[in-house]
Amino acid sequence: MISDNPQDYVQGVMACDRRLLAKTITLIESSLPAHQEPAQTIIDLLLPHTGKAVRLGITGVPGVGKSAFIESLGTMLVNKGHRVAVLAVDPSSKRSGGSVLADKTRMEKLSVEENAFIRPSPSGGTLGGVARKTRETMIVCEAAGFDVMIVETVGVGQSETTVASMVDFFLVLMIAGAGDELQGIKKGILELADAVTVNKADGDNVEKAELARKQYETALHFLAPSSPTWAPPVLTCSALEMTGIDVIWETVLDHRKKFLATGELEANRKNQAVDWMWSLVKEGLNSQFYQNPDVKKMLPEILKEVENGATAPTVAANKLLFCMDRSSFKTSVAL
Ligand SMILES: Nc1nc2c(ncn2[C@@H]2O[C@H](COP(=O)(O)OP(=O)(O)OP(=O)(O)O)[C@@H](O)[C@H]2O)c(=O)[nH]1
Ligand SMILES: [Mg+2]
Repeated sequence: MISDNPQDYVQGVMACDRRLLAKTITLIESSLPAHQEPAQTIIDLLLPHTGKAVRLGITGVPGVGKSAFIESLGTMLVNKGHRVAVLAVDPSSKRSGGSVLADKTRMEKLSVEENAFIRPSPSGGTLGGVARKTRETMIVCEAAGFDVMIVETVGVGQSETTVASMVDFFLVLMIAGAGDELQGIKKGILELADAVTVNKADGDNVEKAELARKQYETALHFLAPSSPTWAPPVLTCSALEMTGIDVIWETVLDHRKKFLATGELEANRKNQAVDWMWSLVKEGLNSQFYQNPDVKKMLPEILKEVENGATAPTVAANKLLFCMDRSSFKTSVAL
């Protein structure tokens, strides 16, 4: 039986007690109102013990080999003496216990490593909600002494942008032979990439992978780099044969070294923390709005009026906003 005292959780996490680590994450992921406050207290107490880990984001379409890649990279890192936590942001995930197991079996070597911790995406809810839980879990894992955080996302909707905003290095996995469209490659995703790697460069596929590598290199060439310190490289690897994985890790470390030296690592993390705060404020306001009983009551009628042109959208919006706590919403919002 675990006590209700947040301090016990904090001590357990910092001692990397597996059971307490899992319990703490479960508490964070819980949507029960009674769990919110202790969860926030724990996060707040753990936060000063974080910040040293390498935070690596990975995206790519289904089947590109994310799980296989993380298995290979994670195993290599554990063998080098690192402690690796693998988290995920997948808002579309309706994972049941069964498919969590399925994913763990795909990382069968890594999942049995004592110095690895694999946690599937929190399920259900909005992208914002899922991302919030993953960010908090990241804090817990860092405080528990994991020094490499890998955050995976399949890149549906905005989830790749969200993951890019919580990591230091964002790696985009590709495969050869699939058209850009097939890979869901918007220009946007390449703009987020700190490196691109063409996976499955093995067997008959080596030449095709090299061709694809060159094509992506050309595509990246036309994008203005987001930092003067870094031009995102395009590499190839085989997660299955474990080739090229070491070069990718060296690239991550090289980027880290450069960004530490220029102060960009710290600046990025500061921006990320502030952005995170604002996204929580927006989410909070949003949910307060929709939960407001007056809003709920008025909304169907007002929607009809706006649709019919009986009420101007500006008037309708102000009416709805006035339903919010009037003490904190004294003035009308300029629309
Ligand atoms: N030949 C080859 N096959 C690979 C490689 N990496 C992954 N695969 C295979 O590609 C398939 C998909 O790999 P996964 O690692 O499950 O891909 P994923 O991106 O995690 O897929 P989702 O979890 O569905 O998004 C599996 O059958 C893997 O064995 C590789 O480097 N070379
Ligand atoms: Mg996978």
